Amino acid sequence: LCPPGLPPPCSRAQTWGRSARRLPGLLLAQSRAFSNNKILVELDEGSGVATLKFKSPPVNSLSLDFLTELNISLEKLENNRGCRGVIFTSAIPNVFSSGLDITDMCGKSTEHYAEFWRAVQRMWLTLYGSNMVTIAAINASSSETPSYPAGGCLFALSCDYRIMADNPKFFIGLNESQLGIVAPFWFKDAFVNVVGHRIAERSLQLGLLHPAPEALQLGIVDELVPEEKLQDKAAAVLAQWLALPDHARQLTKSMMRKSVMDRLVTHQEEDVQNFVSFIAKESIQKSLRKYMEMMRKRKG
Ligand code: CO8
Repeated sequence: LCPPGLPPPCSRAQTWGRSARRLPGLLLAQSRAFSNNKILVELDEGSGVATLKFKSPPVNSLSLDFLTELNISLEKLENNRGCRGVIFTSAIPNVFSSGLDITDMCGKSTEHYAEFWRAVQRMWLTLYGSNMVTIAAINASSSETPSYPAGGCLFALSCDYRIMADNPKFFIGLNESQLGIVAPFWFKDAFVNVVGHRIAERSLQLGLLHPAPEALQLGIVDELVPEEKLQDKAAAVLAQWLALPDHARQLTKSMMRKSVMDRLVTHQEEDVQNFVSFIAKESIQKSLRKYMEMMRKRKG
């Protein structure tokens, strides 16, 4: 069901399909697949496990279009009683998600900023309050400098469990300060709930992106596994969580997360207006342009 205060899922053109997984001569559990432009979902109706893949090249940035499709897919799974758990991963080889799309926060109208921010809020409330077991399988294989910044990190932090491909070149964190912007209170709350106040405060003030081994040590991710074992490990962890009665696990999750979600729900429109007035400031726009320029230069 839609979290309180959220608009109902909007309708958008989507491609639906049904498929049955077959081994030679044997019909296995039905698998239901649906996709739109940027999200791929496959639900195994036998196990109740879905895999949701991000596929928005080049770096799965969370643009307004991406978030709209993601929200529809999340809500569709949430409303499907047959779906008990989701593994989130990337269909793009080199990155899980590069965070919120900076171009949606730069040089646009205030109406656009407001619509964008409502989509970010809706994504977080749906994911953080999900009744399903949610596992982030943070993958990457080909890029030399993959990392999972800001909004990408928030997405992972909002899941029940995070497994990351084991590579010291991979980084994760809430790096907003590096962009000259400030992580909203609910990003901070979600971070504090995972790692505790002191680690979150230092990491947020400095806008740190932590290398994978440090992220494990700080508790930002729960496990590191070799890239090729990531999906199997995620499935095994999910099976463990699904072995428990749904109602007990769901009520416990709600008890742990509700106060943090309620804070946003209570101040949702105020939070939109704060975002719009902050992001539209010329000094902030300048910081974002500078950051984009720096990314371009780094590329050479
Ligand atoms: N938004 C928009 N475009 C992006 C983003 C992004 N977040 N990330 C990368 N891109 C673009 C690049 O500019 C580049 O574009 P082009 O090809 O036109 O030059 C293209 O995607 C590919 O990027 P790279 O060449 O850098 O790809 P790599 O594989 O070498 O690196 C990385 C991938 C590591 C993800 C790298 O792109 C990177 O570090 N990106 C920066 C990401 C970042 O800092 N994101 C933070 C966004 S802010 C956020 O999520 C929370 C904001 C909260 C707002 C609160 C305000 C109140």
